[in-house]
Amino acid sequence: MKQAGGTQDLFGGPPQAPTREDLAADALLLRSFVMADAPLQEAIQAVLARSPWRQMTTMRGYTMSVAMSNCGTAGWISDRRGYRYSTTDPLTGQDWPALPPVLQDLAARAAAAAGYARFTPDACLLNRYLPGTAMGLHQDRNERDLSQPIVSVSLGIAATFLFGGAQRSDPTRRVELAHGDVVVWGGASRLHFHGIAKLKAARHPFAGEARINLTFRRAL
Ligand code: MD3
Ligand code: FE
Repeated sequence: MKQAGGTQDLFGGPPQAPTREDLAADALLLRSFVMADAPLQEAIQAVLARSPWRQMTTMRGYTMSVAMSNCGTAGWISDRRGYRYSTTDPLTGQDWPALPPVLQDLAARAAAAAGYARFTPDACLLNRYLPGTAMGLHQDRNERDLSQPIVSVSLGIAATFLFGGAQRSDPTRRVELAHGDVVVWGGASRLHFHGIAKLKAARHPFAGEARINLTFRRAL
């Protein structure tokens, strides 16, 4: 099979060799799977030009510290009425931007590496973390078909991912997710509790003082 990927080194060194590691039986970590930064940066900027970063509100009226946007047929939203997927961006009143082919291809290649031969995501949630931003432990269960995996792509500053179990009270493992790392979450891990520890201040050439995470989902 064709070589899976490798992070391009912006300082002229050799690209990082991609590696694979099982976080769980059904959660595959593909380190340095992202190949080149520029096409991803362009695709993300094009999405944000139409559907900019915004901080959503929770049902209880709190403002989320993570800024979000979406691309694809459906986008994940939260407001006073709760969490759900919507085919319209509530900020613009328009459809979400289409899933850029370079992102669709990245998600499909990662899913295939984990044994999902035909993963066709219809939603991609973009999360932006600035230093001090965290995401509390939660499950992702708003998607219709939970047999479909979620593919996550980490870009920019590294973060500590908290990987729990099927119960909120289960112990959590801490896993460092760095620029270019991709995880395919399927099977039982699909419903495990997870979160992101408070982001430490740092900078990275991809996005400056920020971490951007993309999660590809089959939502509808
Ligand atoms: C495990 N995002 O958007 S990515 C989310 O880094 C979310 O922005 C985090 O949790 C982030 O919902 C974590 C890793 C991840 C994403 C979705 C999962 C792990 C998952 C869904 C099910 C199980
Ligand atoms: Fe999640």
